Amino acid sequence: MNQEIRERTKWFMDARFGMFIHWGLYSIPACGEWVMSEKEMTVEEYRTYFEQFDPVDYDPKKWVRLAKEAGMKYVVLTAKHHDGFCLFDSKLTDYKSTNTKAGRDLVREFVDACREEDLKVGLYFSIIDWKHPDFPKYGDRQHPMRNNEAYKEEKIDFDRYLDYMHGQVKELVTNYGKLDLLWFDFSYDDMTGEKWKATELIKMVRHYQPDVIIDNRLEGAGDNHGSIATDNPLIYSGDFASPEQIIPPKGVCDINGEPIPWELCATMNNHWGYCNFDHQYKTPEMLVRKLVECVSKGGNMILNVGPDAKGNIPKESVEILKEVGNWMDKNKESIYGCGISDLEKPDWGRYTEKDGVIYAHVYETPLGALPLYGISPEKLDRITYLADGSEVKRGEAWNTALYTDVAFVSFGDDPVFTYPLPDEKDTVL
Ligand code: H79
Repeated sequence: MNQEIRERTKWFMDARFGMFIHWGLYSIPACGEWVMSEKEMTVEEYRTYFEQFDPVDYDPKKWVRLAKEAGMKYVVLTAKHHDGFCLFDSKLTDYKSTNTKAGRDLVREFVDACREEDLKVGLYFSIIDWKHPDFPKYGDRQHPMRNNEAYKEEKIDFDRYLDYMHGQVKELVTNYGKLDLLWFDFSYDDMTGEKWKATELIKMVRHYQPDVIIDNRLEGAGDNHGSIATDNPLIYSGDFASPEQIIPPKGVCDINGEPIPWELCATMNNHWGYCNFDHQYKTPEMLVRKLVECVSKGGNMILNVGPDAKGNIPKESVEILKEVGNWMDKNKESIYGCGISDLEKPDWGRYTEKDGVIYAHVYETPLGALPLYGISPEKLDRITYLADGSEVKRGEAWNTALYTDVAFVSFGDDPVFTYPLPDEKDTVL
């Protein structure tokens, strides 16, 4: 991985925690963003949602404030998902929020809200488009018309689609000021890299937005992170790997074993787009632990919400995010700017680390003493509960009453240590 990527992604790696927002026409049928494909709907059938779309409660400031309260540092909104509907005022299509009852450019209001609240702003853009007449249909396993014989002999001009797609990306990178992140989705089978004219696309993007961080999905697909993990990343390799709904066992490394930036994208229930019958939400505790797991493996987590058709984030999600926010209020120091520790993962939880400080996330309350294997007593400066700053006294019962599962262990003059330390005793709290 090159230096340029490292520098560009500095804020992103420090931020560690972001909010993903999947929102569009699919919030009306309310069974996830793949509904058009899953139900094999034609563009005409799906269009009824375009006619209905009327997000009377749309107030992105509320979304962004909630993200901030949860301790998130950046927010990414679906400017366009696979259905082709644009939340922005594209000059290249009529299929956009400006032509719905909303009557306005919803991306603009979102971008303004992020800036107002001082959060980094990102846009998700689908490189797949089920609405565009020149996107492959019959036989394409992702497309709603994959089984529709009516499209079997259809002639399409894929270059015309690419002009459209590139044109829309140009609109996004030129009309909304400085963007911090672009999230392209997704490559599959042989539809990857130059099939999207990715070199040309990225050259254009970088011309207007030299510092924008880009995901790896113009090239990478599934488990294959693409050339970002090699010594010679292509121009469109992206800046970070984007595992979906799975935390890689050892984080993500390049071929030399060097950690590279990555971001877990994850849903709170089991859908990205609003789904009114999916109440299988993860608990705040589980989500915090997933975040900690990502950080301990050198990655980020972008956690999704799927606002409903009126523009409200489901109340379950709001409640969960507030709980996560309570934890972050007390323990954020163990997340922001933190990363992989040299110490082995302890039995009782996880370590994150920053500038010679070890953050011990204690999941399992010890019976008595808490062993800090690999940390010699002489090297310990002080040990403190992160939540209230009180010292952790050795030999005393572990204080779980504080709901503080993070302690920090700060090293004195010499923060450097190696593991294992064969001649020195481990610390026992
Ligand atoms: O935008 C979100 C998803 O819609 C999109 N990426 C995230 C960020 C995405 N998720 N999975 N995929 C794209 C790959 C395709 C998965 C599929 Fe399926 C499996 C398509 C058909 C079978 C998932 C399950 C969607 C429909 C059923």
